[in-house]
Amino acid sequence: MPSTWEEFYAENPPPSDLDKNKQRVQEFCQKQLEHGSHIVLVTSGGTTVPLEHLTVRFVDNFSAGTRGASSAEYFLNSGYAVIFMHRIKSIEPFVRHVMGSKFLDMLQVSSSSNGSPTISVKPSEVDNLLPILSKYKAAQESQKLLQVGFTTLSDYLWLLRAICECLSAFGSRAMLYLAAAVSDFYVPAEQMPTHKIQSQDGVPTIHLELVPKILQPLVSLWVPSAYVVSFKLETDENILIKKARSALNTYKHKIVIGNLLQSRRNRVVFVTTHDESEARLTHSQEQQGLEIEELIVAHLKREHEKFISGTN
Ligand code: PAZ
Repeated sequence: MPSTWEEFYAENPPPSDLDKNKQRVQEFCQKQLEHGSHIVLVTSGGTTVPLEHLTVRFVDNFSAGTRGASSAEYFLNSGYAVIFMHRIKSIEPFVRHVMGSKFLDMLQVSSSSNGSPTISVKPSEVDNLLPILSKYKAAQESQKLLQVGFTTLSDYLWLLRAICECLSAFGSRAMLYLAAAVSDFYVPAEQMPTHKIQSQDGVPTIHLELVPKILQPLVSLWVPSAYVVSFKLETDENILIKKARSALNTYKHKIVIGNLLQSRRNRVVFVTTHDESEARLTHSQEQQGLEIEELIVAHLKREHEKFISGTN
């Protein structure tokens, strides 16, 4: 018997940084309310499921947070205030363009007149870096982007509920864009060993429970007036639309974006109660650097505006 969402919160303690993050989110939301901004919560990256309280090992998933990070940039570009709720160490907006050695390769070392070393951007890289840096600085100066991190499934669920409490004040002006790959299974806190599982004890038996479906209280209780967008990931094309439609019928939110693991970078399907349409990138569009998230965000912005004005 899967636990209810109330049981989940009762049985799994909040993360130690929850109060601090709650306060940051409250202050951010207060500012955006005063400015009359539209706001979007973007969730991004995968959740971990620890196997031990003092965690050495955990179950993870494939998501690197590419969709969430790029979507956050397009939402900012479209005038939204963005709460980017992401898996710590997953891909982040702006930084994603210059990650790892790519960033170091953009720099050069030279000697200044007094002989001390100076680091600067290679002239050949200025045109690449400038637009990214300008957008990053603009997002910082306008204070329209807030980043909050999670790691485990339980951190994610606690943080999500806390953010929803703040977003409810925005009514229909809030959008929730739930792109994180959230585990469907977990080890309940009371069944988890404290210390590292020992191989000398033999093959471990790990029993996973079903995670309660959090979309249910989210849509019906926490942010009932918001425009809620969920994602459905499958690997089998034959069940994608059926599963997306079933989620919509069960939770009664606004739209499900279906995608297949294999083609998620170039094709998504928008499923609503009355409609089904597709966004697709051609090979040559992909080669030119166009991103499917630009099409997704443009579509959602239009639909969100219709929803706010009651013309959908
Ligand atoms: O993080 P990423 O860009 O590699 O992948 C994005 C995604 C496939 C996790 C996202 O589009 C998605 O479908 N999220 C929901 C997954 C699910 O719970 O069905």
